[in-house]
Amino acid sequence: MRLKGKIVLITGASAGIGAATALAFAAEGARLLLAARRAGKLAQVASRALEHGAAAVHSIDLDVRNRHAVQRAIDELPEEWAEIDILVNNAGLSRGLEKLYTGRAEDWEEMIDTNIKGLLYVTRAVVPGMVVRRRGHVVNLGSTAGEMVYPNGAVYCATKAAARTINDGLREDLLGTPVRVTSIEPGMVETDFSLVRFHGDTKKAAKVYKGLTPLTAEDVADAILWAVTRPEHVNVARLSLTSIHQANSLLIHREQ
Ligand code: 8X3
Repeated sequence: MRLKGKIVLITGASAGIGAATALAFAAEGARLLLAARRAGKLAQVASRALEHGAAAVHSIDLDVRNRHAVQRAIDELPEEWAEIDILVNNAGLSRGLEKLYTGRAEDWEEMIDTNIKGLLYVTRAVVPGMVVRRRGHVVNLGSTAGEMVYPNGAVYCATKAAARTINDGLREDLLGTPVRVTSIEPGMVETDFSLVRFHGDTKKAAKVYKGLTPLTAEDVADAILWAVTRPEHVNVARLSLTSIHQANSLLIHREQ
């Protein structure tokens, strides 16, 4: 119970890596602040988190793309939830897989607004309190895609490259404070990621993971848990992980 009673804010907590992270922290007895847009799904994660051992759960209906709503949500947290110890900037998505010169601007904007601007808004709202309290840890969800661009994914990869740069810049700006900053950078993870990317096309989504063993959301949650439970003087800057069937963004092994 290394995180017993710690207040952990997880964005995008209603599914995938966010939900798995919520359950992993719950098992450590953390107090969970779960934020997402889909209130119904979030309520299910909240009740599972309580079953898994969360000390308490507080859910926030939040779209990280809305700067004012983000600031308001943090400003208006009940007093007993205000002192956030760990922020997991998980909310993010991919939309579309096509050549840059035929891509949809709406898809680009959704990714940029969520993966970059949303991450910035939440960070900007939460980190000042961490600095004042002299404790905190920010975990940003990056990707192998942020390290190496793949064809048809330029904008998604660019958002993850931006997340990595923001992660590293924030760590520089927090130098001299005890606040830690970590980027967790998974490769292919089987969640709703591809379903969202392909606007709900299940056939296309299933093809992405055909013939390979991808990471699971729980694998990534486990890495997050590891990063935040190092001794206080240890800052894991970046942690890159893939399944055994993936070497990097471009090199993937599929069984016939
Ligand atoms: C997820 C990694 O390669 O599926 O960010 O886009 S990939």
